[in-house]
Amino acid sequence: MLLSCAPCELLLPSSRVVNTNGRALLRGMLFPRESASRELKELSGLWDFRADQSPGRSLGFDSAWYKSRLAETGPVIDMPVPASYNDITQDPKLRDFIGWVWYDREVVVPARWVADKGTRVVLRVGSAHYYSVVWVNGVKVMEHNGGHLPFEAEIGDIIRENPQAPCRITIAVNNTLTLETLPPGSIQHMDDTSKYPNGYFVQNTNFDFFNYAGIHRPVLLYTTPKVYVDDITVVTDFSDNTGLVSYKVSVLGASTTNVKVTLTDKHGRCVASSSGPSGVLKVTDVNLWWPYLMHDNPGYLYSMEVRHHADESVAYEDIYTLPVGIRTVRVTSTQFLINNKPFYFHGVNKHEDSDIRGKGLDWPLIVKDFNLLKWLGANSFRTSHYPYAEEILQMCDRHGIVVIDECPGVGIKDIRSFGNASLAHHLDVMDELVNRDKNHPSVVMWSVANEPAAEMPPAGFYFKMLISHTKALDPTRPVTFITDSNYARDKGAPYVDVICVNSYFSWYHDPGHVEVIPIQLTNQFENWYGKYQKPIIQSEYGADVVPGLHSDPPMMFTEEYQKIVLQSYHKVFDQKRKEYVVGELIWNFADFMTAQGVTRVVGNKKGIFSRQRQPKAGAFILKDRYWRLANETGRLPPWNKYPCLL
Ligand code: GCB
Repeated sequence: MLLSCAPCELLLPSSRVVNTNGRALLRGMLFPRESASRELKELSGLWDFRADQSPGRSLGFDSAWYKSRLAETGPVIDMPVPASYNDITQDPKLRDFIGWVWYDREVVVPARWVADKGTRVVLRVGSAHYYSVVWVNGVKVMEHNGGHLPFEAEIGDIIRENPQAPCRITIAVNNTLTLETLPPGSIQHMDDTSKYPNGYFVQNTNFDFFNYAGIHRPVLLYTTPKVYVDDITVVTDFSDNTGLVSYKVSVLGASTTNVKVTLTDKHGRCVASSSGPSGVLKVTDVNLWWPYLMHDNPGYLYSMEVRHHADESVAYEDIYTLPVGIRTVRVTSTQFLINNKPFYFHGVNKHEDSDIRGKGLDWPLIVKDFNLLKWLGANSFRTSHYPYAEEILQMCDRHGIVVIDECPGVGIKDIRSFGNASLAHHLDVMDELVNRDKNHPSVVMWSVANEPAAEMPPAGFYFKMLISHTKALDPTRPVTFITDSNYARDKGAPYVDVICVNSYFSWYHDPGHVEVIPIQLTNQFENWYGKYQKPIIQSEYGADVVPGLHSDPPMMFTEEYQKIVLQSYHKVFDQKRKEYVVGELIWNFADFMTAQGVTRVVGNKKGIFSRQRQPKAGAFILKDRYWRLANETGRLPPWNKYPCLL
């Protein structure tokens, strides 16, 4: 194999959706929802697929595979969308493929959408990893740099050019990572022909999960009128029992902003309304949005209908309905407050990861995971180490599961990844992430990175810029980055609101010696708090377990060892949560796939559930603990006394 720089050369410096002129389009990214004025057509299912196995990975572009059906360019296979392509076949070359893969399918577009020029037809990709180029009927409509956020383009004009023809959508996706992508990576060419075949190369990364690739989230077409609600921002507050919803609506396509906003409760009763593109809705006897296990009625959502009216100049009205949870978030030097009440994170870190699908969105898995979270008594998770699907955040909103929303800034270990181009891209990704997730009540904090090399000289400037930019984008939520480094050398910590620390005492340090945990963990907390006087979350801790391995006295990789590591950490948490520790998130919810290596036994085994979601001994330890914590720190509704019946 030979990789010329083709995959990297085609990368653009900006992660924003770009049109074919390369100009960044800053616009809303509302989750597509049906309404009286909007229709949806899901394009999930089987697509034709072809990996470009040519030495430079450039055959697809050189031969313009987008100009005809992919099946006419050469052999194709069935590929489910959404899914990672890596584990779908038995071919190790496809599992470990680096470079461009091509997807296409034909779509029947409803005749009315084509005939009615007053209708915008939008093609939206929930996410594709990592770099994507999209064509419709051979015409390039968009490119996107970044593997975890949505992108979309209006395609009405293209499909109207030839209304009789089927609409062919072609998507080329490249999983090559560079020093400036998020996460970063690099291609290493192995030129010693006594050891490697001609043209051999590998992709090196500094993160601990498999670089699954493909179209990971749903692709769909949706419509809006020509004049449409492009974006909505809500910020909520309350005073006594009156809820306050400040909203801002942006309408595109006309200079008029004839907007009416109506808020209804769960029973469909109107509780407040207003006119105009911005305003404040006042809700008397408000039902606040509360986290799971903190209230009898967690995850309360109102519906905010935004209606842009038709008039003499605008032919059609547009209606978009946004779920709204009314809550506040605030941080003091020792507490994390939701609705002015101390909130203690007893939760997990997750990955989007499962057998066969890799990182592809999968409803049975999502619902199973939420049932497991509730069974466990977990009230929160961190989207380690990248933004998760919007569908997952919607579940969090509805079930009251609190989220620390993380961008894909993981594995930033090379000094060249702190340069201007990397920073510019990182800022763009934060723009896209905040723009996408700003209205989710479940999202209570932004995490801008995981374990960057924060001791390197450029890190101070880099994180100052990144964190201040994020705070300017959203002044209502705290910002953190996740650290593992020595508190004295950390250059980013002065800028964060909450200190999040990962540590693996008795695992990566002093392996096998659980007796060091109390002293090392206590010192960790005291050092960080002593230096910064900010609340602390233990954002990762844990131990690998190969399910079914046992030993007493406990030895590493057995169920007993995970148990004793957890229990030793918990004793210290119980002391420090009386002072300034505001949360504990186990690493990890479930076992997950990683690159192959001598420390990984078919993936990372620090899950308290196996990859197939069966509990290990550690899960029962956490379940007892989390329900006890919920009893102490929250308010257990009667039906939650019997979690097994949930
Ligand atoms: C960490 C990383 C996480 C790894 C974990 C481990 O500190 O943040 O991505 O998977 O440790 O198990 O090594």
